[in-house]
Amino acid sequence: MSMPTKLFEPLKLGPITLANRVVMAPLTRNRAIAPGMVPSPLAVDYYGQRASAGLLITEASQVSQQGQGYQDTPGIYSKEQIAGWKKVTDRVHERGGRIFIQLWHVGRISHTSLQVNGGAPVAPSAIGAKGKTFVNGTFADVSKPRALELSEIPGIIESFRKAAANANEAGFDGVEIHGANGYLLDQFAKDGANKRIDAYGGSIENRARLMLEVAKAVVAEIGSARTGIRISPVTPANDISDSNPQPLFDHIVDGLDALKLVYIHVIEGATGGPRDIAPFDYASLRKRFSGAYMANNGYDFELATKVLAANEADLIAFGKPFISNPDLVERLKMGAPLNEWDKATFYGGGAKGYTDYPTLEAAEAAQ
Ligand code: 8OZ
Repeated sequence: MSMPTKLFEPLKLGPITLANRVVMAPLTRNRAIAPGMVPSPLAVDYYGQRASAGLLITEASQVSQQGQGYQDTPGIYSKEQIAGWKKVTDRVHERGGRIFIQLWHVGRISHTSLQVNGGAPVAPSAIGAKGKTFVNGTFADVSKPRALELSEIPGIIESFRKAAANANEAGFDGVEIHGANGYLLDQFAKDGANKRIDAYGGSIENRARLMLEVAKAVVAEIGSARTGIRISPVTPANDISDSNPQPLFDHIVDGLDALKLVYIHVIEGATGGPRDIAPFDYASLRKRFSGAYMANNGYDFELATKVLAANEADLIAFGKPFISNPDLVERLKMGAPLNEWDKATFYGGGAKGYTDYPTLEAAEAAQ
């Protein structure tokens, strides 16, 4: 007996139609091939196995070498990376899936060993984050950043625009701008990390400026109907904080609505943690935005069904369950049990814990 649910109804998203409302959230897996940070042949299998999701969003992919913060994360700035991603999008499309790439600049969450000529990572202000990254096979403190010069900001925007053009060339259906989780665009937006006194710091309008200018440049390159964004108003991830997130994110979403983005992907609460970590009115964002609202964080079938029925969201993104269940959509449909995920194989390594989780069919055949 299955409960009535909108989870498996199609949704029109700009020029494409998603087969269902189940989205594979972006998930960092650190399996790109060094030194070029090219998606590996295993990534082709991994995303292809998950193509029954209504939409796949790739792992965060840096828009430049400067935008990289961890070992072996893929990029979308070189010819080789574009060619690697093209194999991924071809496989997903062959299987009837749809796929966006997440465009990422980590800002201060990086390490000198990953930066051009071993330089300091860049940030809105020269304030270090408390936190670790994974480099050279081990965890290390993130490096102290330097503040971006005003004259460098157009180059940051240009790196996102170029990455969107590259994504187009690689066959993606669209892009998701990573505006969440304490990375560069979130660092600019939030006053815990941004102490600038120029046009990109101080007021809410100024702190939101970079995120909105990046969105505008990406929209100009590939169109608003193929541009989404991820935000996380109250997450403490990567040592980020803001003294008053509600008016900040109301303003940001008004700006995104004016640009006609196709969706906002909202991490409700603490990324991968409690949904109720801080008070925040997500309905206010939903109300302000005419595109699709994609909800994320700790959803299961029941909560997803409830939120869709109440029209509080259009799409639901699932993270960790998609790591261990390539056929998550089928399992949710059938009310079948889910495979457990193995944390030890989330980041780095090869096929183990990546492409070897069984589908229901494979599990039954093996019995
Ligand atoms: C886990 C490990 C490294 C990066 C994010 C891109 O939180 C990430 C990430 C997650 O958005």
